[in-house]
Amino acid sequence: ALKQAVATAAVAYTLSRIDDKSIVGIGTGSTANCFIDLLAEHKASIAGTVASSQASAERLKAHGIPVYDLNAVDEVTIYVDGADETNPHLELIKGGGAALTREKIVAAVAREFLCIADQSKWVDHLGTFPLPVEVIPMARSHVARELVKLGGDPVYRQGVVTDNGNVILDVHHLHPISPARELEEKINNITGVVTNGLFALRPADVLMLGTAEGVKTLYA
Ligand code: DER
Repeated sequence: ALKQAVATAAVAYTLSRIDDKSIVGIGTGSTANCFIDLLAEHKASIAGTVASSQASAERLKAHGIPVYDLNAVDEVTIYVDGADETNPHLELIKGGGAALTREKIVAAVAREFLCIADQSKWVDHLGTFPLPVEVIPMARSHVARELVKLGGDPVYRQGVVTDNGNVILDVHHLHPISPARELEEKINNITGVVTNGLFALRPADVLMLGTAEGVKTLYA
């Protein structure tokens, strides 16, 4: 119910920020799926979408919503996606759904990033949720050793290959991550790392948080 309420508010916000030539970036996960299903009722109001995963692309196409390659669009007006954790600065941990690289790419392109989440994702400091790091397969052990030097406890996400053909390490024991921007840069600099799930260098611009008292809208 909280996901539904947040997704409903997010559709209304999105429609208020776009026109019929706009491209909407779509995230991945169960909250993003609620958003897709509700957005479908207004598909005449958007020009099309860019998806951050094959799964989301297929869901959109099943609703008859046009899905474009990111290289084919000039601009993404707004990107709407969930998160695994968000702190009060709207800095996020993402990647629970293994789509973090394409999510981060579309978020980087989008003019505005609207994060949609229920209150269970709200934390004072990031890092209780294990930080997903997407890694080139041959570099997995090297990256794991480097993450240990940073104080992490990396666990290989067995049996998962990303849309990009890479593997994921989930890094435990980093809490409290502060400052998040500094750790994001350090992990980015480890050779073999493709993406890490910290969205602090580029946080969300707006957060819609589903709470027992209703949907709260917060700004970075
Ligand atoms: O993988 C991600 O970053 C997703 O946004 C995801 O973790 C959030 O998933 P949920 O909306 O199903 O909680």
